[in-house]
Amino acid sequence: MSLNVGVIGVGMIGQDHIRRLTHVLSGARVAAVTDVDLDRARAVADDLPGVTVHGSGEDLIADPAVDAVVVTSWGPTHEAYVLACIAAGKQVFCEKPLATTREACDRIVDAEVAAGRRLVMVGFMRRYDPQYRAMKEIVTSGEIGAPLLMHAAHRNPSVPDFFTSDMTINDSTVHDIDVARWMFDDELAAVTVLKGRVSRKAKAGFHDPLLVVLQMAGGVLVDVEAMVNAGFGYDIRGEVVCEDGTVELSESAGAVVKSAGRYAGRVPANWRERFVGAFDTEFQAWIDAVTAGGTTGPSAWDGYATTVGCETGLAALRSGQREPIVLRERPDLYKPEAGA
Ligand code: NAD
Ligand code: ISE
Repeated sequence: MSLNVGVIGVGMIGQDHIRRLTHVLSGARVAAVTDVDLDRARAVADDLPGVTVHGSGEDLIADPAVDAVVVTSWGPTHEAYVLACIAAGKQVFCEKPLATTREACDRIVDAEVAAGRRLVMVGFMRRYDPQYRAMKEIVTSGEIGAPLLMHAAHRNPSVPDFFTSDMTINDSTVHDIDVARWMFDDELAAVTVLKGRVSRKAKAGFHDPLLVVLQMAGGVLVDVEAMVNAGFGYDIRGEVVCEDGTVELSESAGAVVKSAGRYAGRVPANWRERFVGAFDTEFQAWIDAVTAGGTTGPSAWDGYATTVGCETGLAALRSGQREPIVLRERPDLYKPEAGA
């Protein structure tokens, strides 16, 4: 039996997730779509047999033919849809961010806790990338000692005109913040954001690159070079320094060519190419968990903690100071012993 999925927001990533649900993965089909741009929703539906086009996200969530929901609309709209799914008792996969403010994430956490079970998965797909998983396995095994530092780089080739320095933190670095919490099974304690020389490719008033320094509660420091005008491609790096060795994120899969005086591999063009396998694995895990009656992966708590990390990062960008990251108490629903 196939899981009938409704998709809210059929722009760039919504269409990519529809492609994987329809043509790549097993156990699910797209049953309904909607978008504030209804012409776009209808155009997407043209290629999907038997799909219903709804006039609003609320109607899609209420549709009894929709078993579970994927939210891929713009960030500020996520809260209302995720809350409506929780109220309807339907499992929801929400692309990052869970919501754009601490208060909105609080409301989602409160609603899920009141429901008494996990209904929300947040789309932090890096946790499903084989290279990141291999790195975490080494760190967690303890074979090279306790972790001390992580160096990371998040380089986008370019960004659209509407992108701002704030988005470098809450749209891009949000992934590195999630990776840091996951890699070290630890919470964030503080953040500092350094602005240096500005790339000639940055538009006026835009600080690019930024150096974001996170301190974890257990003391590990994580520095993230966040650059959105790298030009040459999408370049994601990571290295964890432990007491007895280091572990590096291997470059994305693909052939390395050695020839006369040359050692070369492919630089991914964008995040879709770099993380295509991670998105597939992430979604299959969600389909399987929902079909079995639950959910899996990054939780509403993870969505809350990363949004608070980003908000505090923006405060640090403005103040130039080290800003403490203050989280609410983690509800029992999200404690590891609850299986979260
Ligand atoms: P997009 O602008 O291409 O698509 C968003 C779509 O949502 C548009 O078609 C828009 O009309 C629609 N929409 C906006 N408000 C709506 C509403 N209230 N109800 C229904 N539809 C609405 O944006 P995108 O790049 O596809 O990003 C969508 C989300 O996915 C964002 O939250 C973004 O951060 C996230 N994202 C995640 C990754 C990742 O690597 N995990 C990558 C890209 C985008
Ligand atoms: C984009 O929204 C994503 O989520 C990508 O994974 C990230 O690398 C990129 O910087 C964001 O703009």
